[in-house]
Amino acid sequence: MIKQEMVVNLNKQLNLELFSSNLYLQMSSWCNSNKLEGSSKFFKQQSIEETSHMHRLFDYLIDSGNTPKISSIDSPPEHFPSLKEIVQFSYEHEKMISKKIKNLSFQAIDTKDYLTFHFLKWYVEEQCEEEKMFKSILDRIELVNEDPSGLYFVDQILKKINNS
Ligand code: OFO
Repeated sequence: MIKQEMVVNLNKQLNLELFSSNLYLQMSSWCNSNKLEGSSKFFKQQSIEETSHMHRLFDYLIDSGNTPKISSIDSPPEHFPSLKEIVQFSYEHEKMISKKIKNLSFQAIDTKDYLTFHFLKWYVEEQCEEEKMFKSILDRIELVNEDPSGLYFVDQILKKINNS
């Protein structure tokens, strides 16, 4: 049985995953209106993935006899100065999520909740991948120094990440 304090914190994480999904969907919309077709598709796919992260937590809570609660979710930011700012924002966001997952893992170990610790391992690995991905996109944008033809090249790369 999962302790109540862990249920509360897993539920907070579930709602944070929903926020992440909305954030990336809003970024997809911004990219689309700024003619960055590949980036728009990429962020839409990120949004779908974040929804699946939410569903994993939802199922874990249900399967362990708990009742997930969906809170009201803050609106994500909608105005961004550039694609670089969006990717930087995403990178910082993922670093924040990684910290939350690490805290949950510490809590699981601390309370000898090995089942939850095992469940969270997937998220630890996923966060590692996501941080790496956003950092590498950011590096490429910095490399082209926001030159329009360079940005087109980055946009095409994002389109391919989406299709791989
Ligand atoms: Fe990328 O955040 Fe979900 O876990």
